[in-house]
Amino acid sequence: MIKGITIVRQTSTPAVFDKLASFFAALGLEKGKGWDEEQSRGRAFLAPLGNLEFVDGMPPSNADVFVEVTSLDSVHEIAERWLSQNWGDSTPHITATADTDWKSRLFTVEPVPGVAFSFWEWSEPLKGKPIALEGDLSAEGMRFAIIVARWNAVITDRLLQGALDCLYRSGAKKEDVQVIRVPGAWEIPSAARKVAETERVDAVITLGVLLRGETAHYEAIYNEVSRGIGQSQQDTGIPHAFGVLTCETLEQALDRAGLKAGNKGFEAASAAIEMVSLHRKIGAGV
Ligand code: DLZ
Repeated sequence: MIKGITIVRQTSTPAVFDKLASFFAALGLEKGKGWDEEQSRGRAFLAPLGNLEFVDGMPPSNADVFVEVTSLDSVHEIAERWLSQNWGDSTPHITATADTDWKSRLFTVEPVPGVAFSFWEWSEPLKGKPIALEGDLSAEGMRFAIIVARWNAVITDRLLQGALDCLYRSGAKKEDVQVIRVPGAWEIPSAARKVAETERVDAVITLGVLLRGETAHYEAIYNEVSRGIGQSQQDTGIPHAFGVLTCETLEQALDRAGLKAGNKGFEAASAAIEMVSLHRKIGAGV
């Protein structure tokens, strides 16, 4: 019966609202459904797990939201960078990361003065529970190429918008995203490989639409496009996100390009970010 718990935080001023939304976006939290009405605005941030906890006998803390993370030091770094970009050297503060008496490490940050959040991770993450190595969803400091087919542009343009929306909202800089247009899906693998081989990008996002109704030898073309993209990924070692739709009809393609069934361009970009992060973690021996 119970579906979830939402912590609602009324902000004291619109400026504080904007600052808090910006801070949590910078940390890469997944955005939930927000709203902008005349009377009120809302920004929601999601986490894979949530719980309401009552405690007795813990040392007093000025934070009542505790966010569990997997790379506390990286989160601390991002928070520090955000503070210095948004406040310079003035008021808001951040504590150093310290051990707690409950087998974890924690720091507390005030993105705006008087509004505190604690971020923490288990000191021994493997103890007692299985942990998966996963990529994060922050695109800060990552470079991308998006290869987009012009064929069926009414759809591929929407996929492109979805992919850009995801990258920019996840912290990628405009100058770090290169959009490359190719005639049709058939040309995607060749452009993907060429750009991946330059090693000037951390991931390639491929976007196209193959419509069975319009495409002679549909299966043959699709197989070759997917094989080529996969092979470029294997040979170059650079993640290639697969955003080539294969649909029976235009209507089905539109649904997958933002109308009814999400936007596959957004999903492909999100997968690219996650894979770059994962590659970096594996490379760093995390
Ligand atoms: C030729 C063709 C056809 C029939 N259908 C599609 C399609 O549904 N989606 C797509 O992206 N491209 C199509 N193309 C174009 C080929 O991908 C390719 O661009 C041309 O054959 C030129 O090599």
